[in-house]
Amino acid sequence: HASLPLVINTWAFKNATAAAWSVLQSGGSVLDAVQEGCARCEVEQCDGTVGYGGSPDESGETTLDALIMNGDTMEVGAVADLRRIKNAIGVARAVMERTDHTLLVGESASLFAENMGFPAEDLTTNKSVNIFSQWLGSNCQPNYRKNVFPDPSQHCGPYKPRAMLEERERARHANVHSHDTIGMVAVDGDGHVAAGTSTNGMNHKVPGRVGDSPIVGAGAYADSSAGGASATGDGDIMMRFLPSYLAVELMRTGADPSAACKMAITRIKRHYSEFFGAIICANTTGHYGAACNKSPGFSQFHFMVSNSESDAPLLKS
Ligand code: SD4
Repeated sequence: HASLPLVINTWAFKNATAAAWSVLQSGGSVLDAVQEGCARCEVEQCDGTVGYGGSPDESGETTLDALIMNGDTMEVGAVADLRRIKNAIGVARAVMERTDHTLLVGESASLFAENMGFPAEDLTTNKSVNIFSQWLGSNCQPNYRKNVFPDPSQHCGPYKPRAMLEERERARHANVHSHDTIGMVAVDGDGHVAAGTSTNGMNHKVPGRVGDSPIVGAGAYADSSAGGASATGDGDIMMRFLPSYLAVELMRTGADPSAACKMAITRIKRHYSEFFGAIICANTTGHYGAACNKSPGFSQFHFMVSNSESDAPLLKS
């Protein structure tokens, strides 16, 4: 199954794949394809886990992480903890092309975005208000000052004192469908590679929490002399292993993409056998692969592929 050009992305986000594919078909660059694809999910709020109106943090606010990487020049632009701006991947692209920097964060990233002409908007929706108030109603919110922590019998957010780690793990698995970042790799007919991600992170995260998605080599990586990769899942754990970087390096040494993905996942499993997460990979000849950790609640990982072998994006798992 090798043919170029190629678009591959995490989860069943078919319209994102189609958007990226149509950019390539009309002669656009791999960077434009990745940006358009991820932006489509930001507009559609794919699964409520990309873009505005999802994953409220402990204070009820939705914040966004995104990254884009040019595998020809190794340039990267990324934003993390971005507030009040919907088009996170667009801001990431602006960081890459209009500054000498790689990663901007928080309020300052939002100010940069506004200066670049991105509209400031409320990212809150009825849905995110509901998720937040349900969580508040379940006595989940910790009070750090008074040292009061949630009842462990509740399914709460990711932050817990040590004694509640086990409960947190159960909640993570139960919530697996509530955080499904888009990660995308595009390769054109000449083997140029780009990769990117966009996400609203994790429900009830501690404000300021940054996941794997905007971290180079963790959420995504691209190198036109080897290939591209992107990861999704429990970013707090996955970012410790730079799985996207590892997969690309393995492809560079000749591993086929499926094997590279599998090895990147296996590396994490050595330490966190139950983590949930998945990775997609593609090399510069249009071979691709994916792997996931079959932990409870994460047995079904879907991804999308578009290449010249079919007219419509194909759903794979
Ligand atoms: C994060 N990796 O912020 C993202 C969430 C995700 O499937 O990909 N969920 O940790």
